[in-house]
Amino acid sequence: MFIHSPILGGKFTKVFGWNGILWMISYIISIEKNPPPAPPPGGGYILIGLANRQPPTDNSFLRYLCPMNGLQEKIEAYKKEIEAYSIQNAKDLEAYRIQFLGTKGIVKSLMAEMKDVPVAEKKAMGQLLNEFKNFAEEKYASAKELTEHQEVEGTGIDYSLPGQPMLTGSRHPISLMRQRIIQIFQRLGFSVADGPEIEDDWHNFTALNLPEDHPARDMQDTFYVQQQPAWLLRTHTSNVQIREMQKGKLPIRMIMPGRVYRNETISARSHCFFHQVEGLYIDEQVSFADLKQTLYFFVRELFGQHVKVRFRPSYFPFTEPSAEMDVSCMLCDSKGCSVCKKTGWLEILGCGMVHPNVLENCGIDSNKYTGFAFGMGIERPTMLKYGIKDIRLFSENDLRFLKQFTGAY
Ligand code: 2NL
Repeated sequence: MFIHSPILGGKFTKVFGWNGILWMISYIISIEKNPPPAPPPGGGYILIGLANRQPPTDNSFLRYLCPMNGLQEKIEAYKKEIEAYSIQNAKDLEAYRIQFLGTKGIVKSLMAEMKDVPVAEKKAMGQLLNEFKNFAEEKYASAKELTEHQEVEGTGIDYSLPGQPMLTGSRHPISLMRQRIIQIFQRLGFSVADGPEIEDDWHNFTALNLPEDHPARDMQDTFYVQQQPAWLLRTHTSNVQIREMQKGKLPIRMIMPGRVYRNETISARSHCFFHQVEGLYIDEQVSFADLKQTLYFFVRELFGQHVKVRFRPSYFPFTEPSAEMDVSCMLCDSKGCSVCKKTGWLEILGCGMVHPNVLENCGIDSNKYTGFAFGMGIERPTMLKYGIKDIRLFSENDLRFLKQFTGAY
C-alpha cells in the first residue's frame, strides 16, 4: 500500500523484521475493521485539512485520509472542518476567507476537480459542490457580521458603533437676510460700520434732532440701565451714523446693521428687540434722485427685477424731506392678499435727506454737504422671504425652527 503522508514516515520502519510483519498484519486488520473510504481506481490517499488545529500525535490522522478524486468525501470532510472552524476576530475571518473562498482557496480547487468527474455524475456533483460553496459563504457572512460588531482588539474601542453625530448647524435666517442686504450695498460701494448697543441719550436721540420732550420720542420708548440712567438700549442704529459723522471723514457711504430695542409689547408681529440696517451717504451734491435710484437698485436685487416701488411722503425728525418706500407685493403679484392687506403694496423702509440740524450737530457744514439716509427692519423681509408667520420664532432658539434653514442662503 502506498500512502501519501509524511506523518506515516515513522510507521514504515516497523515494516522490516518480524515485528514489522506482525505490525503490518495488525494494521491491515484495523483498517479492515474500520476501512477508510475506498480509493477510486488508480487513486491514492491525500491528507486534508488540519487547518486551525494542531497536527495529530496519534493515529487519529486517519480520519483525514480520503481517496484522491473522491470529491464527495472531500466535500463532507471540508464541511466538518468548516463547522469546527472557530472565527473569533477579523484576523481569523480573513484567514478563513483565504483558505476556503480565496482565488487559490478550497472551494475554487474543488471546482477545478469537476473536470475529472464522470459525465454521468457531473450534475449531482455540481449540485453538491454548489451547496458546499453556499455553506462556506454563509459561515463567512455570519462570522463577518459578528466580528464587525466586536471591539477592535486591544484598543477598547468599538469602531463599528454609530458615532456621535457632528451637527453641522445652520445660519440664522436673520443672519442670512442681513448678509444678503450687506452684499447688495457693498456692490454699490457702501462699507459696513458697527457701534454700541448701549448708548447715551445724545447719540440715540438729541443728535438726531429729537431733543428731550420731542413727541416723536414716545414712539421710540426704550429700556434704561438702572445703575446708569443716562444709558439706554439704542432704538435704531442711527447712533453709529452719528459717531461716523463726528469723526469728520467725508464722504461717508456706509451701512449700519445691528440689533435695536423698543419698549413694545411682544406679539406675533412686534418684539422688544429686532434687527435693522440703516444706510448713510454724505457728500457734496447728493440728491433725492440718488436716494431713489440706490434704493430702487437695492429692492430689485433683493426681491427680483420685476418688483415695483413707490415713495410716500412721511415724517422723521432726522430727515427732510422724508419718505416711506413700498414694494409691490411679491406674494400675490400685487393682486391683494392678507400679507399686503389687500393693497398690493408692502412697506419696506423709511428714508429721506439728512436734516441740516443733524449734519450741524455732528460738525458737518450743511451748506456744503448733503446726504440721504434710510432705515429698515430685517425681520419683515425675512418673514416675507421664508413665509414665517410669527416674529417670536426668531429668538426662541427652537431647533425645529432653526434646522429648517440648513443649507439655506
Ligand atoms: C425706519 C426709518 C430711518 C433714518 C432712518 C437716519 C440716520 C441719520 C440721519 C438721518 Cl444719522 N436719518 N436714519 C432716516 C430715515 C428713516 O428709519 O422706519 N426705520 C425702521
